[in-house]
Amino acid sequence: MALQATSSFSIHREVSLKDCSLFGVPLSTHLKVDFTSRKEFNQRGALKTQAVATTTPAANIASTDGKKTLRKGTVIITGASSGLGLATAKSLAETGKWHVIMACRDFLKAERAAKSSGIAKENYTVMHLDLSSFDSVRHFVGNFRQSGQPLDVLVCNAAVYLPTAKEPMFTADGFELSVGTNHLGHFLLARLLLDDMKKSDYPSKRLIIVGSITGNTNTLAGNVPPKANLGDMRGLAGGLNGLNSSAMIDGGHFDGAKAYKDSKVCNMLMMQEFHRRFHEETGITFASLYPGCIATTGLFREHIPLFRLLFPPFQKYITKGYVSEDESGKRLAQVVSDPSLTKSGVYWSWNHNSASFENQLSEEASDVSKAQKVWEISEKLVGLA
Ligand code: LMG
Ligand code: NDP
Ligand code: PMR
Repeated sequence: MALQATSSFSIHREVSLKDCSLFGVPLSTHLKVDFTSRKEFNQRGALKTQAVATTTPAANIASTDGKKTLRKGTVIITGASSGLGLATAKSLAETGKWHVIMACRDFLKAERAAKSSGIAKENYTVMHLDLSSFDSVRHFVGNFRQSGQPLDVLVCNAAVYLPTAKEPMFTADGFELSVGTNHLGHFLLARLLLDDMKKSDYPSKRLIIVGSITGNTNTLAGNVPPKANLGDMRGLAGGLNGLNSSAMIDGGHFDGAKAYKDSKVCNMLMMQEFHRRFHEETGITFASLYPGCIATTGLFREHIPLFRLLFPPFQKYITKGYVSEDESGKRLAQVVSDPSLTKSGVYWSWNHNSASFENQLSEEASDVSKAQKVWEISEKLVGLA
């Protein structure tokens, strides 16, 4: 059985990249609907909208020879204390063209990580952000505004994965931890910071949300059980609290691996909904990506030791989907700053020569009405509606 399955890995891998009609799963048509109704922010909670410093530096600054050069961009990366986020911070900081705000829940860990990866002091700032608490998200936004820096790019990268949890865990606000952190925390953060990005005069402003192949059921990886499925979202609408509602979006029994995959579907749906609601009005590029299988990161810290031992060689030698942390960081850095990746509403992936291409999302992850519904329920849950 294992061998049979193994022999089919590479076939499906090839196919999944070029042609997404795997296992007869019908491809979703690429729907391009422009929503005309745009909601104004209705921010509740302790921190009211604060005045943003008016001293935002102009995007073009005159150099001594009179030529105009682009100022350093400011990028916020959530979860930059390890894995993909840290590698991206390093890759961007190295260019000298970016100041990276490392938005992390563990301040000391992030400082140490930045130092040991050799990120120069002047190219980064660590700021505290715990995505599993809406208060922390709002404080982070307030602190960032007080710093007076412009915001040019936001990267929603942080995530937790709890595949071995028998019972759900919850955020400070009482939502199941994976969806609460990976989706709801980022949704609130991105909604609040959109205002700041609008004010930036940087020529290419971007909001990037990290997705994954495992949330896409039009791929082999996305068909490994348990599969992502948001269902009719009765659990999400009920508040994912595990008391009077299920802790799972679809209302089913708790499954940590499924909750993670569902959260990634929400991430990919949100990117598209942002695109439909705000791209035309703001010019901001909204994008998601699958950076490759970075099998060595902290994401798998909760998995059983045998899995952590076998997963990297499995991905390296069998699926060939493995990428190093360094390589994945370069990929995400491209989505942040490469002039050729400015298209909005795209889910980027990379082929085996590390060339980027526009990938196709699964039917569910590109469902316009689901995206709208996740958006509307989420804005109630985070206190924006
Ligand atoms: C669950 O297990 C876990 O319980 C949960 O905690 C969470 O992790 C979740 O999705 C995440 O997974 C899933 C389980 C399902 O997978 C496993 O337990 C396998 C773990 C494998 C990980 C490492 C494998 C190591 C393999 C050994 C390799 C050694 C490498 C060394 C090589 C180095 C050489 C030096 O697993 C299953 O259910 C098994 C079946 C999976 C099949 C998945 C494919 C589904 C495709 C569906 C469509 C099928 C259509 C077939 C069409 C065929 C056409 C020809
Ligand atoms: P890591 O665990 O290395 O990084 C995740 C980061 O998120 C860590 O810095 C972690 O902080 C941070 N984080 C977790 N919870 C919170 C929180 N409540 N508030 C703030 N930060 C938090 O994993 P990866 O680098 O692999 O994951 C990065 C992204 O890449 C995720 O979105 C993941 O879904 C995605 N991805 C990963 C793949 C892979 O193969 N690894 C494949 C596809 C997508 P701390 O250091 O304090 O724990
Ligand atoms: Mg998967 C082409 C095959 C491929 C790719 C690219 C991935 C990526 N995986 C593939 C195939 C398979 N995986 C197969 C055939 C199996 C069954 C043996 C398998 C199993 C598996 C497990 C148990 N894979 C996993 C797990 C995890 O716990 C990881 C996970 O689902 O995290 C949510 C995972 C992953 N496989 C990937 C990637 C990228 C992951 C993890 C990270 C993520 O999606 O964010």
